[in-house]
Amino acid sequence: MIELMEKRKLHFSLIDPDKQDAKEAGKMAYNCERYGSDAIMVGGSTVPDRETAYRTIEEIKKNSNLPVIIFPNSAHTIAENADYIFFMDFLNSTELEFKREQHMLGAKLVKKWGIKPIPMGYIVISTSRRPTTVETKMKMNVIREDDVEKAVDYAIYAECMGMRCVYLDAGSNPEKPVPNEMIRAVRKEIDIPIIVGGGIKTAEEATRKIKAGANVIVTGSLLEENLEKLGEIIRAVHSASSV
Ligand code: 1GP
Repeated sequence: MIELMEKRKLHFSLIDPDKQDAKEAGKMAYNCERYGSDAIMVGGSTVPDRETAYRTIEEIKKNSNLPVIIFPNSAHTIAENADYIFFMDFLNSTELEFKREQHMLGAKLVKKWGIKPIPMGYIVISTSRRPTTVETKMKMNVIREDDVEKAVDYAIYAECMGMRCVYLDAGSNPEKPVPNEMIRAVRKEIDIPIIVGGGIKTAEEATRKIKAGANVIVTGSLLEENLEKLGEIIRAVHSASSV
């Protein structure tokens, strides 16, 4: 998966198992594949347990052949039927629980079940006046949209620690996505793939993010809101290249 992220621009769809039942998630997965998405991320800050994640992935796999990547909120939402997991350090969280403890619990499950880990540095950017779900759930060293240097510093740290990619996330349905200037500044300093998500709603926006240096564009809410726009974004991602 990392090799693919390095090779070409990708689109990942995020399905949050807490937002709909498993059957509905299966239908969404069918649409992800039909519209050309490259992988399905399964997760969200409020996913309650492993069973919920498992059932959602089961239906996703019945309805599509896309690789499934767990986007965990803790070790308790790792399900054995996934292909990959973003083994992620929530870099600007100030809670040790989400930087080390959950990882220790999760690592042995990942090994036991043969899920392929993708080591990732996760950075939440606060672009909204009202907090997004992840901001309400987590204690964070807040990175505002104009704190470009702080985001860059975290990204450099991720690369030095050997993480294989960084994810700049504005959270689900923020008022604004991660600024392009921030993506550009991060791109200048690191060579590993940059994943960008949160509030990307148009093909033009996705193209600007790719041109700024993003390798992967993530969309979540659009799957429920507007499939036509989703298709446009995926086509734009696949035809864009960075400058
Ligand atoms: C959230 O980046 C993802 O973690 C997706 O956000 O739902 O706004 O597309 P959206």
